[in-house]
Amino acid sequence: MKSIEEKLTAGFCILPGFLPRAGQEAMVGALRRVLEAAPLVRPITPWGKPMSVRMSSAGRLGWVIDKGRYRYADRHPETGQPWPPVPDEVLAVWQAISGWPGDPDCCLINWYGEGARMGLHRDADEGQAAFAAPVVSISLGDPARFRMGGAERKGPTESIVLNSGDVVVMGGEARLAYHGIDRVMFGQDPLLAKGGRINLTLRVVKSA
Ligand code: MD3
Ligand code: FE
Repeated sequence: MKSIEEKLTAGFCILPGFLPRAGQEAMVGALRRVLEAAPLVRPITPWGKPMSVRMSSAGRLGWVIDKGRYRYADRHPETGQPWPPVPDEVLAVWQAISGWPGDPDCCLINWYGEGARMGLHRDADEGQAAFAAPVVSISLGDPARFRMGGAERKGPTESIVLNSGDVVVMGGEARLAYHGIDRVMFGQDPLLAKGGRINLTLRVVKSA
């Protein structure tokens, strides 16, 4: 049987258990400090509904929904402060596997509580010049069912489980592929004391 990588999109690469448990714990500690300075918010979609995922960012730019528009902003929408720097532990993962000469501009932090999900979408707000760079994703905490499609919204999809410590790289054709999170298996992994899942996505962004 063909793997999800072969069937759907060249450039999709999953590294199961890339981060050892101690590395996951250290990363969660660093993220707690980031979130003290840049608290999680529930962005309001262009359709007026709050997302089920809570979000914040680290790095030069953060991904926000501002008056119904998706964009990268250089300040936190509520504190008005610049985003905290990307933790060294996170940058180390990017440097080890992205194959990209520079650092990412944005580390989006997604927090999934019970029942949170993310519908099928593409990451396309970074600007044409940034699509040559891969997106790197790090999963922490409860496992989640991740859905991967191709270049078209209506095309075939396949799902896999992402576990704590898994790292996913989306380069080449996969960079603009449709993807989403169907559901989180809440309370299955003790990494986060109160349960839930954190996903980090590291991206190069053209400008603000
Ligand atoms: C496939 N996050 O923040 S990570 C997102 O688990 C996002 O929170 C999901 O999709 C999450 O935009 C999925 C895996 C991932 C990240 C980026 C991708 C898959 C991707 C970019 C292109 C194709
Ligand atoms: Fe995405």
